[in-house]
Amino acid sequence: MKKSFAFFLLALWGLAAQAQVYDWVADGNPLVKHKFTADPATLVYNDTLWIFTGEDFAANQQHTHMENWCVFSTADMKHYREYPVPLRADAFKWSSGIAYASQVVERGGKFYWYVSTDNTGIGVAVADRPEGPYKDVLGKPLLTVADCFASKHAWACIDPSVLIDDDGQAWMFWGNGECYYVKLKENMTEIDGEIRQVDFDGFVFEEAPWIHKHDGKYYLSYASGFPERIAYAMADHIEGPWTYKGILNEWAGNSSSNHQAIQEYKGRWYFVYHNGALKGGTPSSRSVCIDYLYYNPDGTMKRVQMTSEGVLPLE
Ligand code: FUB
Repeated sequence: MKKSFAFFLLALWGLAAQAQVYDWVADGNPLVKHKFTADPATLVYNDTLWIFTGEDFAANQQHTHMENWCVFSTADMKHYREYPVPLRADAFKWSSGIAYASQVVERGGKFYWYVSTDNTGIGVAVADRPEGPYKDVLGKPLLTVADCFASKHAWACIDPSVLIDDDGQAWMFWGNGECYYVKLKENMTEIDGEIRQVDFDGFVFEEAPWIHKHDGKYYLSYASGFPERIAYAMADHIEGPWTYKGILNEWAGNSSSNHQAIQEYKGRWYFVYHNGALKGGTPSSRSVCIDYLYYNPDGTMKRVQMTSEGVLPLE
């Protein structure tokens, strides 16, 4: 009797959780049409592609204002699910309460969400499942503008991007105006060693670094100039030296920012970014889009072709 009551409660809980999700079928770009989303970051976990974004506050917004992040998943690039809001900026009590760009990485079955909060620094929240719920794990920022030794402006400490390299070492890149990087300890919640600055010939860095690896090469893509285009550099080692390789993505219609994530999923490469193309879209009411990314035989990346059709469903 007791056991069946427990099952009944469990089923009720399952139904309630189900009721809070939003499911849809992809219909070209923008990928997310039921709300305004920005600053995508991707993660592949258990054969599923997860997309984490910020949520722009409203249509026709004239100044960037986000208060929470969102989480979406797909297993076939056709059927998508949004989960209940997994993390709000005011969960970081020390912060401005403003949600800037972020990225989630998995280590040892835990999910670490590195968030930026405009001028109050980068924090980290942790969860047992990609869809959360997430909790501020430090109760203080992991990094602040005081760590951005070459920067003079208040919002320099934004846009974290984390790569766990094949040898298990985690690295974080971030910045606005100047780009920094540092090792993370295995616990993923402390920096390890000296903070260094990225620099190379041709580096015009605005923000939005994204670090990824393909065929043994390191790729650092980033927003360049303003309005932003996405440029990139390649290196044989994560600490460089980096070689500038040119523009990867053009200005994204009706949005001065562009903010990319680059991800391999089930054998294809994807470029995820935002534009202002949804009805009511502005540079501060943005929308996440997805298109294909292709490599040349020498490992360089072809310029992305942004489309309204988006990408095909997987078989
Ligand atoms: O969305 C707020 C900020 O705009 C992000 O942190 C930047 O990358 C830019 O997209």
